[in-house]
Amino acid sequence: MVKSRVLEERLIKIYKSGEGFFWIGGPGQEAFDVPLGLLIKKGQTLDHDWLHLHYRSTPVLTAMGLEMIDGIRLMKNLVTDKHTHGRNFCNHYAVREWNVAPITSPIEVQYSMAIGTAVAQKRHGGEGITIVTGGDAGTAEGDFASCLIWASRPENPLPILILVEDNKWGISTAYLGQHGEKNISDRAKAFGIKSAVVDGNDVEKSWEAISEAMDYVRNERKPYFLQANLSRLYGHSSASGASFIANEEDCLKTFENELIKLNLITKEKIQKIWDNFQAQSLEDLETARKESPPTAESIWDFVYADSENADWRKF
Ligand SMILES: Cc1ncc(C[n+]2csc(CCOP(=O)(O)OP(=O)(O)O)c2C)c(N)n1
Repeated sequence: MVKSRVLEERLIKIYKSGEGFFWIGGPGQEAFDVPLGLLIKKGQTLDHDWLHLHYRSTPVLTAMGLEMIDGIRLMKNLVTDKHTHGRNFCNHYAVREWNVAPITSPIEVQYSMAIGTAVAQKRHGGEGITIVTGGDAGTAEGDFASCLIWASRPENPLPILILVEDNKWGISTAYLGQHGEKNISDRAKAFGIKSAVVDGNDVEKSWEAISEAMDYVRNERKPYFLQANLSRLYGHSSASGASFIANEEDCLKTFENELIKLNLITKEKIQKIWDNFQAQSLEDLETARKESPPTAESIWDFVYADSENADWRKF
């Protein structure tokens, strides 16, 4: 959780110091996303989980093994960025060997793309499931409705874990001004999809809720809808200033205080964890500063199938 937060705060500083163009990410989602990342069956076949993530999913990938320098290289659009070769926005990862589909900027399209891998996994059998996540406001998009319909067809239900990470904001539009339903997960009931709501700022509750949902989808080969209510700690993106929002719950502080109270860790040990990751992030930034952006001539690489470097196995 600390590693992901330190990375995000480093990326924000990179943006604010003029060394990056744009920041968007997931500070405030660590209590839900880190358990999710740890519980994923990671790998590259249909027997492993398929992930259709969101631009705030940095803690999921950090828990799966993403290194801070990977996030810094993408933020700085360097040719060494192994996810997109410096071509996509900050925190828009793509990891072939972990079945992580490219993260998109058009919101909620991942919910209709997820149907594809879920259909493939249903046909294939086995234990692999499809996991899709996104924000609350985007659930107004048709792609989200398509996902609910395809996931729950009575003659062919899909092994898909549908997640919504509800921070009660869509850029600057408040949830209460848009949604008549109390919980977005209530929509699942109309489709006969099993559903639950969890406090996504609570690590233990999140771990339990995700475990239960995953077990159900893995074994029953049917959909499950889990909504996590959580914080958006630095606003929407750099476009809204990317400053810390002090009146939202900070799940890291909550978890640290709980661990201290239970005598499981000391304040000093916690500080050391933060200091180590801070030092690592600075070292990684120094490394990235010596690396180059892609050349202008490489702009068509990976766009057309016959272009010189179009072999995606290189990723
Ligand atoms: C299809 C589409 N419409 C609009 C936008 C502009 N846009 C970017 S983020 C965003 C709000 C998304 O809010 P939510 O789904 O709640 O996710 P959050 O950013 O709060 O995690 C919007 C409207 C977009 N990127 N794509």
